[in-house]
Amino acid sequence: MSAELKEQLRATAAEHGFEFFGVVDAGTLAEVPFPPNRCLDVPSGFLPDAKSVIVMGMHIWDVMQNAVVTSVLPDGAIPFDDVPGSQYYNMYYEITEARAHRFAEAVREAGHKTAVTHFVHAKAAATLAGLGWIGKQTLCVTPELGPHVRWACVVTDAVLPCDEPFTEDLCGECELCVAACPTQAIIPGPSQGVEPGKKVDFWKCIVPQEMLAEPNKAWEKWAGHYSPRGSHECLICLDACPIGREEHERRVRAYTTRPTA
Ligand code: B12
Ligand code: SF4
Ligand code: SF4
Repeated sequence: MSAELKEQLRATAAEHGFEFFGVVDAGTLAEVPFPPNRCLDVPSGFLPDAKSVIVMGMHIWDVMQNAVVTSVLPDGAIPFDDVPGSQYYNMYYEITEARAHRFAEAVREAGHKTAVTHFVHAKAAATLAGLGWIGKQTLCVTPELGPHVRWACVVTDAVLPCDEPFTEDLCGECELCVAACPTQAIIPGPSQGVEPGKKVDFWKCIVPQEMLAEPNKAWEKWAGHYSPRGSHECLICLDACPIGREEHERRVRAYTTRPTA
């Protein structure tokens, strides 16, 4: 088990823009239940001799990093579980996956196999790797940047030291995200102890609407439209969250304000 390799990989991940880095045992992640039709699989589904899952998170700070473009298939609706076979482009999926592939070269150079994926249970991986708490809107909320983080995972046969799970309840009595959702898609109460996949009502959430041939017109205003099939994903239950907001907004200002001479 190489603690030294893990620290080298953490530094490499940071060079690729992933400031969040953790490791979870592949067998432990495989035990976490998830519903079908979410594109998800256990780590060994991506790499048969999976031993560890490296979970990496990137700060997503601009609305256009959440851009999506979908195509309309001739026979109508595009079901979510068929998205890999349809034309669905999501900016942050592409950014994080491309960078995770570049990162994975370092794992292979160290003599290990890798599989880069967005489709292990990423929120469970992140919380089991100690990076954040699964909040009431089901997103993994980091103490540093709240939910404004997107995850990508690298499954490997390297045996790396695992991190301790995150156990501090960052939500407490807060329910701001639940109240903010304009379509009441989030069931009130904590995410913990809820049947997998049932905390958010999938078809009440605005995000999958954008994959339909005819999205709910009344909901389009929450997913700004820029072209006939181009929008950004709804961000309301992220923006409502007070955790990490100060640092997120500080960075947005710093990244977007031209310094005065
Ligand atoms: C399917 C999916 C969706 C679906 C369904 C979402 C849902 N909550 O059910 C739809 C299309 C609606 C959706 C919408 C969005 N999504 Co989405 N989505 C996914 C995907 C592909 C799988 C999620 C899933 O079904 N997980 C399995 C089920 C079982 O989890 P769950 O029910 O949500 O949560 C349960 C567990 O977390 C468990 N649990 C709670 N506490 C703990 C603690 C421990 C230790 C464990 C083990 C388990 C556990 O209990 C929860 C309730 O049952 C992931 C990518 C991935 N690979 O994971 C992205 C992902 C979750 N989405 C993401 C985002 C950002 C969004 C949106 C904000 C859209 C946007 N602007 O980008 C919205 C938010 C809606 C919401 N409130 O969830 C990010 C979240 C980033 C983060 N900070 O965690 C992910 C991780 C993608 C990524 N690459 O980063 N999404
Ligand atoms: S992404 Fe928007 S519609 Fe979906 S649960 Fe969050 S606030 Fe509600
Ligand atoms: S808005 Fe409140 S309840 Fe929702 S995730 Fe953030 S802290 Fe938790």
